[in-house]
Amino acid sequence: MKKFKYSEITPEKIYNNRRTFLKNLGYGIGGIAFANNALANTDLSKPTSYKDITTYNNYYEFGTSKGDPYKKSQDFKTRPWTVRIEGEVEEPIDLPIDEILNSFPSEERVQRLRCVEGWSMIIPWMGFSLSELLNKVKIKPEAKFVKFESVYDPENMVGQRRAVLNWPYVEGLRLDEAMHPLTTVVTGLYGKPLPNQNGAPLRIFIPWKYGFKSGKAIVKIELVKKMPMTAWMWASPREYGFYSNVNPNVNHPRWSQATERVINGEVFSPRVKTLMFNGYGDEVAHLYTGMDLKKNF
Ligand SMILES: Nc1nc2c(c(=O)[nH]1)N[C@H]1C(S)=C(S)[C@@H](COP(=O)(O)O)O[C@H]1N2
Ligand SMILES: [Mo]
Repeated sequence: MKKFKYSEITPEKIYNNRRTFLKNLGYGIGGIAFANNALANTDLSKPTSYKDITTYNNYYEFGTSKGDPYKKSQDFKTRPWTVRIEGEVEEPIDLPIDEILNSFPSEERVQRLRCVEGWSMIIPWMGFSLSELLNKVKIKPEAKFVKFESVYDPENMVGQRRAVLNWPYVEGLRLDEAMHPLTTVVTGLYGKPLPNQNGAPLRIFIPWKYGFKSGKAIVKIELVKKMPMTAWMWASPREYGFYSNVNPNVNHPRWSQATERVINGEVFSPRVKTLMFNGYGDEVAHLYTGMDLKKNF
């Protein structure tokens, strides 16, 4: 399989800088003053609009442009669908999606998404803790990590016909991260079923990690002994580590992670300071006690 060169993808940061540059040219000093002001005053409790959440996405199975997932995923069929839980468990199980939706009631969970490219959203998901789903199986003591596999279906996912990533999309967590109550199985958005472009019928969401850790359209959850190789580590290990906790002090090799552009419908997409663990430090920092988070990026 041909390896895709990541330097060929225009980073969001460059696109954004170009826009800021043009904007500042047009608005002169006023434009710059406004940008500084926005850095301090953005309301981080206002959810991003349904339209922005569902039309500005990364979902490479449907293409690499932000508009592709919305445009190219509408005919994707999410029934029938089964999620298999296997690996270091007493008894593997196959769970039909409707059984999952019926046996685990979803609640609204407003969570912040920080994409590694430098943009963020506040998303009112519907979902429940992954730990509840994992408790359906008896996990063996040998299990130390959890591997998430997204669907492989190049016939119905145009983006998978190109070797942009090493398909299927694979992500992973340490077992204690997976069991943390904030780690969510997402089944809906704004009180409605999850749209295809956001990972229907079921996706994982880990709010303190960069967005790419939160795999969409999950078909397999595997309990494993060793740290799994992920799609992004395979693509560019220097840039994407296993942990990928949101961390303003550890820059991406090609751009800073200190600030982010909040997508919230404002004309001048405001930039705010990125928070350690995406603002969830009180809840999750204890998971990383004694770890060097610069080495374990
Ligand atoms: N299967 C799969 N999952 C994926 C991706 C992808 O390309 N394929 N993109 C990731 C990235 S980079 C981000 S930022 C989030 C975006 O989630 P959203 O579309 O719900 O905002 O999904 C993540 N999960
Ligand atoms: Mo992302």
